[in-house]
Amino acid sequence: MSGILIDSTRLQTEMDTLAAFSDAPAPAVTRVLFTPVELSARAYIKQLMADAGLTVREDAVGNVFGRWDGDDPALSAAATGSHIDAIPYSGRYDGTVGVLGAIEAVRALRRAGFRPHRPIEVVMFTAEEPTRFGIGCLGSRTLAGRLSPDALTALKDTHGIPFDEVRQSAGYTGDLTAAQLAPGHYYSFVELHIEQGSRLEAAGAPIGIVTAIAAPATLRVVLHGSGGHAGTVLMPERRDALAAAAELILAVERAGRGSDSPDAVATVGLCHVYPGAVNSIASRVTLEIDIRDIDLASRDRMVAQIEAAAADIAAARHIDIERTVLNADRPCYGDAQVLAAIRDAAAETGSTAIELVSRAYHDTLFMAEICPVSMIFVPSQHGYSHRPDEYTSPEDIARGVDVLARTLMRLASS
Ligand code: HGY
Ligand code: MN
Ligand code: MN
Repeated sequence: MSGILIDSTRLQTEMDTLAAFSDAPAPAVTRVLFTPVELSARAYIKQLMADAGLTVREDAVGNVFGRWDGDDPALSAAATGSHIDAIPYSGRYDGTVGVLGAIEAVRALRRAGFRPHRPIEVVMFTAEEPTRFGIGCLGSRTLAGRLSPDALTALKDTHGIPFDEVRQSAGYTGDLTAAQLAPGHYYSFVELHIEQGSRLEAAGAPIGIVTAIAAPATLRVVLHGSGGHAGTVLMPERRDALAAAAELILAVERAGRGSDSPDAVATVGLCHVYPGAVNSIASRVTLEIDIRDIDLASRDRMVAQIEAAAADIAAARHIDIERTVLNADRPCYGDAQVLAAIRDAAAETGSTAIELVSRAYHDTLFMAEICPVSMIFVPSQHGYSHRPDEYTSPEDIARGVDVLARTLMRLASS
């Protein structure tokens, strides 16, 4: 379809406005679920959706939906969207390209005179990042029925505040059971996102078509020692929780490096030391461990290896440990029809596209539980992401939005 033109200048202005809703100094962005800056950012997105002629609603956990009804509102919608929350001191493009880009795609289709046969729905998912409640994709998991109301109400944030209290003080008081959408509620789901890696850049391809998303697992391990005075407790008498944690951190690295799977990764990204004084032996250390692979058996082998290492280290050092699996999700695969729609859309724009696996997880991973999915990637400069110098050029973003618009046109016309 000719006449689809992306307003890159407007989109960049909106990216700049959204980036300013942050608890970190520019160019870093920190935007954590239901904090004042995140609530202001939500209000901004809802206004943009309304200005684009979308009917806006929110669910009980804060997922925001902007709907364009089309000719037959009773049909299941062709959906798109992403997230706007941002981990501490990260970048401005992760997630936001897929939310602002989806709104611009709708505006571009309207400007071109397109009328969807089936509805198009833009979704801004709540809490894609695990920052506040320790579990990623909280909103899309709930929507897909992978996080029950009981599991949600059991969640506590990093300050020990229950999820229900946090969401209600943010104004979300709805019934949690109503947030779950049935399989078939959506016809399809396509997410536009930055690659957060360097494969597109290395291939000189401006568009990536995602054939699969790796399976993430998160473990929390709490190590309990006896603590004590750093000067008076002699070495043979110690049960040092931080020294034990250090051994476990290296065991996590060994599990990732030692895997024969090229996509195996294992990371300790969070380490809390208690009491955290230079002259006090750590009595408690909390580690959160991120383990992924596109190959589920390989991912599970690493989890088992790490849990065994934790048990061995604890026994050898007379440390007590608590192990909790916060999530252990399966991979998802791109749907043939959705992949074909993206391929055709990319070809229509004359863009070189490569097909690749997403090693980052996304809300698409959970949307795959209820409808056919895939993703459109745009390049990340030097592969940087989850850091302030994350960057994707306006031209690459506009091209990704153009491919998204044409993909939605195809899916909403079928
Ligand atoms: O961690 C991830 O893969 C995503 O960016 N939350
Ligand atoms: Mn992220
Ligand atoms: Mn993201």
